[in-house]
Amino acid sequence: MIIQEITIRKMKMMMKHPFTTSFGTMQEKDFLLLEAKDELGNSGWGESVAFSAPWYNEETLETNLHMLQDFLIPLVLGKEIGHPDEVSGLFSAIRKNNMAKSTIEGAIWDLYAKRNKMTLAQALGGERDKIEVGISIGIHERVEDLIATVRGFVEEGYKRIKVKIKPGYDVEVMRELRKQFPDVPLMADANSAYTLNDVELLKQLDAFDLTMIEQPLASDDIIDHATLQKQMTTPICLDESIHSLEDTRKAVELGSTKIINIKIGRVGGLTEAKKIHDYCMEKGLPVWCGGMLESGIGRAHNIALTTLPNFILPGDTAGSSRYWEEDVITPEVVVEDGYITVPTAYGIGYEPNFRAMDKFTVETYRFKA
Ligand code: OSB
Ligand code: MG
Repeated sequence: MIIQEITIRKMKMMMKHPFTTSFGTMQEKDFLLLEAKDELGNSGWGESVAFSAPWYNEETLETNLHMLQDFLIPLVLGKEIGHPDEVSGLFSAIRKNNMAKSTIEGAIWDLYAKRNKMTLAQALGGERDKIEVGISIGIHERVEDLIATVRGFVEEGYKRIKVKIKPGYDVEVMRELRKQFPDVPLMADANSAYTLNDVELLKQLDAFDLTMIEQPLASDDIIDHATLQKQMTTPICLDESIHSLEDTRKAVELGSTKIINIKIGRVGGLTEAKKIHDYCMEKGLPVWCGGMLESGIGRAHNIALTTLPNFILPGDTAGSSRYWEEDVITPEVVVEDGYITVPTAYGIGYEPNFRAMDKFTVETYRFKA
């Protein structure tokens, strides 16, 4: 296929509720959508999961826009691409900027699947026709409110509850949740809010039979996590620390992690995500698909990836209505009794809802071969 035209839309969508993590609160979601067109007029879609501020990682939507316009798009426009696995090779001279790279690579995967009359899930080698879904719940000022929120999602059927923790909002919160929900798979995500000085505190979480603790220590660490894992029974799951298959291999060899949260953007695209999946499967580590408060386009990519066999644990791929009054795809992503039915239409399997998309588009940038 030859990429003839790329359009980037700068989007602004209001989330239904604010979402608070140990690094801050988000309610307005600014992000990029990218549409790539081939020589036959097919369209593929990708989403940049970078936030407007560099608090999860160093990328932002503006750094992604810069990388895309000035470096990445010129490397793919007019090029003959046989398979999306070749895209990372085209980008090999550009360091990091994984979320920017993933935005184009995702659109090219969608295009490739559509041209070959396959679902994106099939193009990736996925097998499932439905996926299990968990939910990620932000920090609530009052624990009573958190419990009410959790209860609502448990009643909706979500298969696993993840809550955000931070210093001062951790052991007692988890104790109370475990008391209220003795049989629900529960986990905590610290988004790097702790250090090894907190080992004694973190060890107290072992009493609550958590499925895992996600990224307790620094976002660039894999050494201290190994030290911590030796002292905790709760499995550690790395999120922020893992950007590639190589990072995964090193963290697994060091014993820093027993489970990997795979986010397509964080690892630079679906090709690398699949490599991490395959490696973890070979090593006997389960993986699951994380979320970045995506619109329907990014959500659709996450769903397709989750059909691979080693996505054993429920992901953060909640339905569209979790965050959005109106999503940018049709149909919207629906969760029923904790499952999403994998769409059967070619490519990402959902159509862009241009009426909604136009409403949330702040600016459009067009590039031609
Ligand atoms: O660490 O997984 C995370 C949201 C924003 C930034 C980081 C994270 C999250 C989530 C929400 O946990 C996942 C989602 O529902 O999309
Ligand atoms: Mg996380």
